[in-house]
Amino acid sequence: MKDTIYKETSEPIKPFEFNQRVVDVFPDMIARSVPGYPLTISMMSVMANDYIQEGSHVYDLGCSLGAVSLAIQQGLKEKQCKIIAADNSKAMIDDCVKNISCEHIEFVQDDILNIEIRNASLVVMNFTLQFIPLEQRNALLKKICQGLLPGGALILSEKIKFDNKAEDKTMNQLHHAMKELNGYDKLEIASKREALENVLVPETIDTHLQRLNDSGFDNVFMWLKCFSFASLVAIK
Ligand code: GEK
Repeated sequence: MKDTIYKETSEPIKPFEFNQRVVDVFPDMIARSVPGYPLTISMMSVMANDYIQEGSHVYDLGCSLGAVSLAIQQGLKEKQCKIIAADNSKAMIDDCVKNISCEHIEFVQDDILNIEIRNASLVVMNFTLQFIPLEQRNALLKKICQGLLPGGALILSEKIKFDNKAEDKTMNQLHHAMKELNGYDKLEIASKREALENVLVPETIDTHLQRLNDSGFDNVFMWLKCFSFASLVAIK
């Protein structure tokens, strides 16, 4: 279903929520809004194979409609693992349970701050940390690192901001231009931006790298970037 949530709305803009209205249009919304999203998902399954260990757990934190879990499961080569896909939006998890039947994926409706991470060879947060309150982010990353097996990895994708004002302005302009090319009008783009203010809180790449190093990861690097959207791998 096409995302028209912010088209010609006369109501005041409310803070963004992952409710049923968003769930109904989510695949269209994320594909038209996040640069490189389809590539991120398809390459995730290739990346996953490098890190997943036989008999371990894989966590997809903030799984939305399960795109990452499905890509990983479909790309698995001869390894057996259990995928735990968690999201705190009831509407998202209800949709996953209704539409995806895979004995290797367990869907959990809970805040990722409550999820116990153990025996993990791979943890993915694909555009989720940006919605976690800033003061909770350090503890969450430490918990993830502690729950990973040696050689295991976290794949962290985020919208990022830039200290360099010209760079920040250019990346935002390019992102908005891409959204226009994908059929959103200027009012829709501005309204969504307003709704996400203080809900999606981006940080700089340096802040992410520093936090990942401080959380106990040994080797941290960027594997994908498109405008103000980047994905990092952090290996324990
Ligand atoms: C994808 N990874 O398709 N606990 C659990 N879930 C949360 C929390 C939280 N505290 N906060 C937000 N979420 C997906 C896309 S979307 C990204 C991830 C986006 C969930 C929220 O309900 C939503 O489903 C997801 O994180 C973020 O690859 O829409 O920009």
